[in-house]
Amino acid sequence: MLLVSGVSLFGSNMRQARAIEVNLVGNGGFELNSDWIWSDVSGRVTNDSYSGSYSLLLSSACVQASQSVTFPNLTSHYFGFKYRPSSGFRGSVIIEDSSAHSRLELEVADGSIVSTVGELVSNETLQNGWRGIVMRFTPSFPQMMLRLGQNSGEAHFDDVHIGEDPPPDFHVNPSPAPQNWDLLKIPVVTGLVVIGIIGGLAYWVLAKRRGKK
Ligand SMILES: [Ca+2]
Repeated sequence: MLLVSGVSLFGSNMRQARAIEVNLVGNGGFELNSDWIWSDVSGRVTNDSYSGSYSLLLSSACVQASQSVTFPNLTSHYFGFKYRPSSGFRGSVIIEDSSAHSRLELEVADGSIVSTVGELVSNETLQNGWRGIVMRFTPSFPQMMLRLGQNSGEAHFDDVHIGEDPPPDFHVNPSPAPQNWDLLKIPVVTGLVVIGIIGGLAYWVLAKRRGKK
């Protein structure tokens, strides 16, 4: 009840700030030994992470990590994750319902995206070989399965996120290019200053001539 009154008091900004914090993926940063069903516990590693101390390493030792995701609203959602593939990594990330009628899929090979089912929103290069992916999709069922899978090679995964708002720290909406009037602003202001100086000088010269007469 307190939460509802808080949202109504502070309006949409408050609601937006709260929504960004919601990650429907449990333990998306792999910092805890919980939530995920790993094909092998060796998948949770500390030798390389994007944030925190842990990440998931998919390899021939641990070919899959999955978890059930509950969607309170069947509205548009963002799915984001960061990954660092080694040469030869081939794998896929899938969100689907039990009958696979509703499906989001992204398949990567050697660090490149080879196929998608769903809208790819951003695919950016981060530091130290890490990449960031954001996709948008609308779940059809309140309960769906998220699977990160390996076919060959190995790759680290971190910061797995599903929410109604873009994941924090992802650049989903790059800054818009400056408008033309922004580029014109400097010459226009300079021109006005020059006109002002010339006008002032002319007034001073005229005033001086009148004073001599
Ligand atoms: Ca982490």
